[in-house]
Amino acid sequence: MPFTLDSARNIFPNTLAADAVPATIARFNQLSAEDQLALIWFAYLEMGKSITIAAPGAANMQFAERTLEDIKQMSLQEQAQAMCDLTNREDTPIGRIYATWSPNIKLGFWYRLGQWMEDGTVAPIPRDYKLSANASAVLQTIRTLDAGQQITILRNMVVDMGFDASKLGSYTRVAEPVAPVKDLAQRVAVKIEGVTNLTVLSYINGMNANDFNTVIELFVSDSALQPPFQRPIAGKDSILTFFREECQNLKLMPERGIVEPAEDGFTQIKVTGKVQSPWFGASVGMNIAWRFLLNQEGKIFFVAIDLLASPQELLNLAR
Ligand code: ECH
Ligand code: GLY
Ligand code: GLY
Ligand code: GLY
Repeated sequence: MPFTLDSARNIFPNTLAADAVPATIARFNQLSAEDQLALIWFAYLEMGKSITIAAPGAANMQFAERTLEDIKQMSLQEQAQAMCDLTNREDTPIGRIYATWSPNIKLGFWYRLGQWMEDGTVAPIPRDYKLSANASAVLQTIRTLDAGQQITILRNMVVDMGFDASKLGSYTRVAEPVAPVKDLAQRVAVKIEGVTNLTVLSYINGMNANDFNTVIELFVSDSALQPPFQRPIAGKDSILTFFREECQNLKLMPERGIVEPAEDGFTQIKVTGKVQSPWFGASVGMNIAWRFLLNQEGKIFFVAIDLLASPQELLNLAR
């Protein structure tokens, strides 16, 4: 049987993803908005002791500046309300603007609010705020996870806030401009133990150079890319938009992999290694698997990116 995008998702089914991430977010979503905000605040402060977050760049912040200024002008009570409304995904003017922003703009917005909450410019979480028992239990779970899983949880919480973009009708997405492609002199070609496949190597090297126009040509037209804990993004146009909006300045550091023939002359390749995000750099290496399915011509029909359950999974190349 020829592969479909659905059956492609099942290659290397032994890959153990970090299911603690969606499980923890599901518990988090049951909490009140006050508890959610306080929990993120406490988690963020604790994580800040061991990992360093980079300040958002100006290219990122320019789009949030107006909204941040509006919030700054509010009374403390209105500020607290605005943050709860975002958390509750209410239909408010700020919730609608927020929904149009790329993940990095949303993260930069909260980064700035966090600074302002710390210096008292914006309504802080009261120092003596007492989390509910359920919220404390969720925070306790987060403490037990590795740093890559912690920052993924934080990111997903931020991305999910605001009004539901699918209810906005037609709107213009707002994302930071695409950074220039790294020039050849700056590029360092990766080596992957067990994998010499040129498509895979070009994919990794191209992503590391922000060379998305070249990377997208490695994909067939009806292909899909599945980010961690997300539905597959289908079609070259959508994948390229995702690259431009969410994949700038990532550092992909594959370590090892396995290449196997699959049905219909396809080839399945699993690669494991680390990925760094520009927000945390070398401070957090996420344990990642790439599960590629290449067609007869060696082009990418499907690739899933998984956040792995544990570092031991880096060595799991079994089918
Ligand atoms: C405060 C309290 C009130 C509420 C809030 C607050 C602020 C929170 C802040 C949080 C900031 C969080 C951040 C998280 C960043 C996480 C980044 C991650 C990146 C993962 C990337 C991966 C990439 C994988 C991919 C690969 C590919 O090959 C294809 C593409 C792709 C405290 C005020 C809210 C400020 C900055 C997890 C895994 C490898 C799939 C992208
Ligand atoms: N500081 C990380 C970013 O703006 O993407
Ligand atoms: N790595 C977090 C996400 O893509 O959802
Ligand atoms: N989807 C994960 C990221 O862009 O950071």
